[in-house]
Amino acid sequence: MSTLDKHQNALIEHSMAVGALKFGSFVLKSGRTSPYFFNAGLLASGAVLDAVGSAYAATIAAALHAEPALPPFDVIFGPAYKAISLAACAALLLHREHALAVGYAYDRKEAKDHGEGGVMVGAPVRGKRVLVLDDVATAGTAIRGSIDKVRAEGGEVVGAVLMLDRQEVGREGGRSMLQEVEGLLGGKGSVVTILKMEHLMSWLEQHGRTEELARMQEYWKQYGAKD
Ligand code: OMP
Repeated sequence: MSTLDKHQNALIEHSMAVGALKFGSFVLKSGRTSPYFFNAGLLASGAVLDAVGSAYAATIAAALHAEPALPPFDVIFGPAYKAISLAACAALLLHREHALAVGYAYDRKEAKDHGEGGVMVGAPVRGKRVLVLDDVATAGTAIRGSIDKVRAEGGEVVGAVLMLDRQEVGREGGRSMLQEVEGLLGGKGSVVTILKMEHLMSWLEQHGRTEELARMQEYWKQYGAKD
């Protein structure tokens, strides 16, 4: 069983209170029927964003000093729509709680052809070291899209941070999503996450939610990819 730190516990509890984390039966983008679903769009109040931003900032700050370490970066990129506010909060909390000064950027879903134009908004990424920030990763399709977008704009993607790694097999079938995305970036240590599916299972176990835990364990047996 994994031990949860205060940020992980706070994120799970806030997410459950606002219905962002639900246990039940959900059909995913991949077609798999999952016993849980995390909808980051419902993390939508000042109090919840405070907890989420602190959790991202603490995860990133710790990873910069871990072994292997997350490389230093200049800009956080949060893709439209759901990760825009999350990236802004992470940049704010990195400044306030960890004295780290970084910019943040996001994309438009549709390119603008007048005014300042382009697809990117916020801190310029061209020639900068960029950390891609996203909410949930299952097979890694969304995070790959963000990496490609930043690279196309001339940014160097040095790492990625996720709110939840569902710990499932990646798109190539054999390895986990995490290993595949690390392979696209700087290898081990380049992708960090606040929560993993195993933390959700530990939380259920600690709170005596045995039926939900049993369904999670069943799903894990079928689709899990422990690194
Ligand atoms: P991948 O692109 O396969 O990594 O899946 C990530 C995307 O799946 C997210 O951006 C969501 O659109 C969606 N998703 C969730 O938001 N929460 C979940 O718990 C599961 C999924 C999913 O469909 O796999």
